[in-house]
Amino acid sequence: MAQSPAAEEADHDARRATQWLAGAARCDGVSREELLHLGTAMAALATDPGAGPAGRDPIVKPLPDPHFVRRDGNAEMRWSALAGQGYLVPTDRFFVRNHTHTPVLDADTWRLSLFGTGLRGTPTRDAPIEIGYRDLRDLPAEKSTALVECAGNGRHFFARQGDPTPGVDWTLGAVGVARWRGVRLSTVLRHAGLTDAAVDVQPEGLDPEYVTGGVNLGRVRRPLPVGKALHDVLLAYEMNGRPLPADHGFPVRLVVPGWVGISSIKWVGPVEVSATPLFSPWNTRFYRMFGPGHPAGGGPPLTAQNVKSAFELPWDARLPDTAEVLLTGRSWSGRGPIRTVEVSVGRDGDDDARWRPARLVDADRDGAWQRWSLRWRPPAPGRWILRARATDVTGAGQPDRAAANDLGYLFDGVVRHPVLVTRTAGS
Ligand SMILES: Nc1nc2c(c(=O)[nH]1)N[C@H]1C(S)=C(S)[C@@H](COP(=O)(O)O)O[C@H]1N2
Ligand SMILES: [Mo]
Repeated sequence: MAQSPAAEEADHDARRATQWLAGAARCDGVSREELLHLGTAMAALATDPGAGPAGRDPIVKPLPDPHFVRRDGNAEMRWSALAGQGYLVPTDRFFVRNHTHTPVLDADTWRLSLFGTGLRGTPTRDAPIEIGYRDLRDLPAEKSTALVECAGNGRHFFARQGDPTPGVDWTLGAVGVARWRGVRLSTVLRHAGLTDAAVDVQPEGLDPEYVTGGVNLGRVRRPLPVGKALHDVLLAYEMNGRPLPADHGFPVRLVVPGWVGISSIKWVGPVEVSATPLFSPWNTRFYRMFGPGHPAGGGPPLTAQNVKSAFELPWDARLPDTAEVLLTGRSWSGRGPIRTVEVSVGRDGDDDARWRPARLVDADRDGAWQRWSLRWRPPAPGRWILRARATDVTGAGQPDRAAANDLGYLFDGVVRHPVLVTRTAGS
């Protein structure tokens, strides 16, 4: 009997995890023993900006204060930067998450190099099948409007609910939607001789090797199950109608719509296609759920992002008490389109405030995220708490408290967003 894709994936992950724990599988660049003994040093990984060339900013593009908050070597988008913008996040406001620093690569010498036991003839890493930038641009192109979000987006709010974790202290700005253009990964895999035996596809970044807690974890890389790799993944060379900027993966990156951002490997070079499951620190020690309620080796590797909502307002935004204001925001889920959004406004601690449906922007139905608005007439000056919560097409919503986990992934709780209503002259 044919299994559902979800069941197949779960099987695949279980097999992979068992092999890894049994030491049967390989985890390039770092032994299983090393990984198991890294202990708390590993928890520091997410915050460690890594070793960059002295004096060089890890991010190349300007990060003006109205658009970004710097978080170690990373840059979080301010949600207020999206007020009045269109559906897409302009490239100059798109968040950046770098494990080390943005490399400057040359498209003329760049190669995608495919190898492994899942390709006909088993090309090796040293004698791979190569595709240059021009070759890639000559293959049939596709466009995709897709969301990229860091698995740790919203981690700051775990701390606010009393469950602090290590990792980049993102509020809600480690997410963006862009218009990507490139070649389907499936096209390139078939071109390279993909066989039925292939189970995992592991792209590897050309940015510097990642060293943390004294251990070199090698280049950033994480396997994708072949089912996902063939489904909707793009090898993108354009973002919002322009060649990819350096910080977002020039010349070519993966875009894995709706999945944890680490799947969307930037500056991709080598791609291993394997007939046996693959492992890297990024699908074993990281990007799984750890902590109470989860297996000792962590839950299955994380895939889709969950539901979140954000107001396009600064924290402690000042609003006048004279007029009705239009509250705007966006909600999204990696599992599919948003179906409902509700907003409530109350005083601090007033947690049974009435929820009202927000007005959804029609054009966004079935899209990567959903814009919405609600008119509000501040009843009185002082501090008010705005809350928004959404449900997606699978019925998943946003709980009052998100389920805690040791590395602070997949926050989906309702965020309390404070605003200050000020008395204006004449009112
Ligand atoms: N090669 C490489 N790819 C990478 C990363 C990285 O550090 N190196 N960071 C990943 C993470 S954790 C995220 S959330 C996304 C962020 O993509 P962006 O910087 O374009 O927003 O890229 C992913 N791809
Ligand atoms: Mo991330």
